[in-house]
Amino acid sequence: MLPASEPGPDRQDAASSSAFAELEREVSRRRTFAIISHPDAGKTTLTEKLLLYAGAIELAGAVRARHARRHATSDWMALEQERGISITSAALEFELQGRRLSLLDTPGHSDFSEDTYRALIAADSVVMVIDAANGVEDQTRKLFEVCRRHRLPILTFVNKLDRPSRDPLALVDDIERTLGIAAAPVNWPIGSAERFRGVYDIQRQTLHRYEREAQGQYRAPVELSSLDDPEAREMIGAEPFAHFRESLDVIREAGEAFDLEAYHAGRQTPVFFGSALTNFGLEPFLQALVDLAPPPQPHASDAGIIAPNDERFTGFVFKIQANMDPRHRDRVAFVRVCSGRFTKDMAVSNRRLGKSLKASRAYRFFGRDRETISVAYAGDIIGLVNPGQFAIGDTLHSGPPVRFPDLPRFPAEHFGRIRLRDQRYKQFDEGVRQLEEEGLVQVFYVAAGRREPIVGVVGALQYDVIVSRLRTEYGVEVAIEPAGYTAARWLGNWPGATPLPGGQSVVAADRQERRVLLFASKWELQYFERHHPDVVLLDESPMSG
Ligand SMILES: Nc1nc2c(ncn2[C@@H]2O[C@H](COP(=O)(O)OP(=O)(O)OP(=O)(O)O)[C@@H](O)[C@H]2O)c(=O)[nH]1
Ligand SMILES: [Mg+2]
Repeated sequence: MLPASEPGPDRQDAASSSAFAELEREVSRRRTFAIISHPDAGKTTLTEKLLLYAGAIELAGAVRARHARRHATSDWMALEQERGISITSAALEFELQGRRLSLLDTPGHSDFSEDTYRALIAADSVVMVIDAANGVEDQTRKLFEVCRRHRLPILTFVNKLDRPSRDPLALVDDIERTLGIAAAPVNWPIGSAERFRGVYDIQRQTLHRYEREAQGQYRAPVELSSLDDPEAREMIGAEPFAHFRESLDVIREAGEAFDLEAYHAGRQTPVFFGSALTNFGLEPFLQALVDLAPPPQPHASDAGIIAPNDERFTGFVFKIQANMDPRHRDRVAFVRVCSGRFTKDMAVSNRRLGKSLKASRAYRFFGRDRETISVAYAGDIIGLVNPGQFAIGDTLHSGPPVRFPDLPRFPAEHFGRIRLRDQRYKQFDEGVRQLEEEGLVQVFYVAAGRREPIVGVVGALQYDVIVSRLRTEYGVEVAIEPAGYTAARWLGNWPGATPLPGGQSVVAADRQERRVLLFASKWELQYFERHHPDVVLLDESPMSG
């Protein structure tokens, strides 16, 4: 007989089936998505306004003015606020209509695209923002390709209708042709700029009137009336109304009708029009996110497909960020929970290290702000305090070992020599080490140059981030001077003496003393490859996976 204090088999079954029901329920109400686009299309503004409409913040911070009193929640970093651009992706979690939404606002600039790419991998769906004046821009196209590869469903928000815009038919055509995805307008704009009158909900046949509002800071009222109402024509004005009816007829006849399955398969994107800055068109968009965006999706691993409601906990680290909160000054590993339930203090294995650790401090994030959590479910993005055990791409799990695919690193294309301008070498070294751990830079040491490492970055704007963060977070002044290299290659399994690259190229080492060749030009790299056919050159550190 079982001791009285232990539940009998029936009660154990009941307990585990109710735990499973809870897991299913929690997973199915989660929606995790990333906002992407070319720089300046309005991702951060849209993020801020969605938070406002969801009731997650009181007052939207403006991205508009450099010296705005409040800053957008997702642009929390000092340099982001100074420049008015996003530099690093930000995670924001909030509740709406019984759903738990996790939003990742990503930077648009290609120099930060590695960070954006990783955020995309952590999401189940995507919001694509298009500037109505510019249509599909370069960086949007590139990020779209990543979405396509990962079959991510995409909702499109055509933004800035309060400014002079392209014809909506041309915009829809641009999305379809440039991206090769069907576009299904959910609503249709009436005019733009001074003549922007609102949007018409094609299916519900209702009109959302646009009214410019004081400073665009509070909820804009939404008025609905029928299109056939003569009042509608009057309200809009005869000429814009006629133009609108004409293009609406075209889209009704020739356009794609919304199809949930096609959207979920990434074959079709529903398109919404609006203006984030002036709070227009946000309610229907947010509602669509709640209603249409897919719940957490399964993940491929070396142990097969892992379903989100699989009871073992699995997840991967997609981002590391230090010093987010000046009061804590800690390093946080952002983890996408892929399956099961994470509980505080649980023993979590890190597949790369083959080690188990106790996750005693876990957070959920709202931009810079954090809140301690005791439980999380598949779909969530959680932050674990990282005293050095985590690296980007690490798989974490309970139960039997499992490993998710590596997150590819983008090879550095710009190289600079970083010079410390004061005496604080210890802080300098710590700062550089931290930025390396975050994946912001690759650090190389050429012979006898330990104090002045070469830093490799994907885009030159990252130099500014390095200088600014070393100053604000580590109190050291540095200068970065261009170094004449264009590519770094690790030596893969070469037992002998390092073959010399010649020309202006040099032999260097990374922090782990692995040998790296820094090539001064593509030509010198090709020359080396031709003359050393046996040497395997890797554009990623051989241990990074
Ligand atoms: N007129 C107008 N301006 C807008 C609108 N939405 C955003 N903006 C402005 O566009 C600029 C860029 O907005 P952000 O929200 O920072 O753009 P972003 O896409 O986050 O930019 P990155 O993160 O740097 O790629 C800011 O000056 C905004 O005020 C809009 O609906 N209308
Ligand atoms: Mg932004």
